[in-house]
Amino acid sequence: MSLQNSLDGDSPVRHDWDSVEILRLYELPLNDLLFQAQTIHRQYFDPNSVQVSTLLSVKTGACPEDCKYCAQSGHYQTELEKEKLLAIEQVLEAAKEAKENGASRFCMGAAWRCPLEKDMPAILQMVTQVKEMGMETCMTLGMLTGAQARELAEAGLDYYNHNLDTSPEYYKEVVTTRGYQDRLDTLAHVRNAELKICSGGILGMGESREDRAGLLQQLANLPIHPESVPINLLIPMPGTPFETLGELDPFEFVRTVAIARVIMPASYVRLSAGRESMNDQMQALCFFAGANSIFSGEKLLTAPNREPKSDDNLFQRLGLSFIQAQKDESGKGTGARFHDAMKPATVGSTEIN
Ligand code: SAM
Ligand code: DTB
Ligand code: SF4
Repeated sequence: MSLQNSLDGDSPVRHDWDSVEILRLYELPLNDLLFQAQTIHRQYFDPNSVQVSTLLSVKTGACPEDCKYCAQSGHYQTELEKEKLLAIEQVLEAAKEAKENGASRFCMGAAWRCPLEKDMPAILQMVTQVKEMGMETCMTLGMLTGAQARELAEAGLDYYNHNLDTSPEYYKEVVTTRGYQDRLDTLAHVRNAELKICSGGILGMGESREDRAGLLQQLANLPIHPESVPINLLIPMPGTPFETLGELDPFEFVRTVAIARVIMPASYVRLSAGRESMNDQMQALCFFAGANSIFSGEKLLTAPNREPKSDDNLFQRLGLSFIQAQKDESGKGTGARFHDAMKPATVGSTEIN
């Protein structure tokens, strides 16, 4: 897409991006890329509203997978305290606090390769009861079968997070215990169950620009774009093979956010892990580049997140507002309420994909 075409009227949602086109976007002068991303952002979203999710690790550590970035992998000696599956009361307590602090979605993560059948009843109960509190629900539990995805959907789950992490080419440098195709298969099960997809990746793992473009290409060429695209900056976790990585030119990170916005115009682009190592100016630039969701709360899954008070302060200074959760008349959550200025017909729905 030329710069001019993208600025004439609404940009179409495409699924046929080739790598050369994406690399050309990377090569644009930063101002041109940001202008394009901001223009597209305004076609699909209110640029001053940010969706906020809060994370909770419901089962921590001792994971059989060998993801080289992850403190929860049982393959590495990390400083992490392991924890069994939390009791429903603990989960509801955390969800209540997240809601009071303005989160519209509660995302529960487990350090599993895939959920075991014996754990499914407890997981489904977490979904149902958090949803009853009037929040959107998200889970990230590893690989799913088609049947498990359907069970989660029937329990009322809104989103499933499953990241592609990096390009197909770089993937083997990052994880060996499950393949790229396994991840794509899980995303297909999630989509077939009519759950919304949250899928993105991690930057700063020593990958090349081609790999970053390759990750975005995979996401943008899925049959339906993920409704939410988390862009994580590697948090180098002590004891993991990637503990000394995480260095990336901040403008390369901003470019990746902007290109995600350009090629997946109707998706929420989430400024995810790594915000605590970014200054306010860098985060403001990411919001300008089209990021429109974050994780708030003191902790991500195991790593510290940015202080909620600093987030409030930053939002105030930037004139950004949270998209609040809402309740329907029965008291059940109906998902995020879009800011008045948004264009409801074109926001994040599967129809336009
Ligand atoms: N075990 C499940 C799985 O991997 O599918 C769900 C939890 S896992 C921790 C969720 C995602 O968090 C990973 O796919 C990865 O993209 C991200 N993540 C984990 N550790 C990270 C780190 N140190 N820095 C940045 N992102 C990280
Ligand atoms: C995602 O893309 N990032 C979140 C969420 N999805 C589950 C997790 C970030 C984890 C950061 C490292 C940690 O807390 O252990
Ligand atoms: Fe396990 Fe998920 Fe961590 Fe990989 S990212 S080691 S699957 S918890």
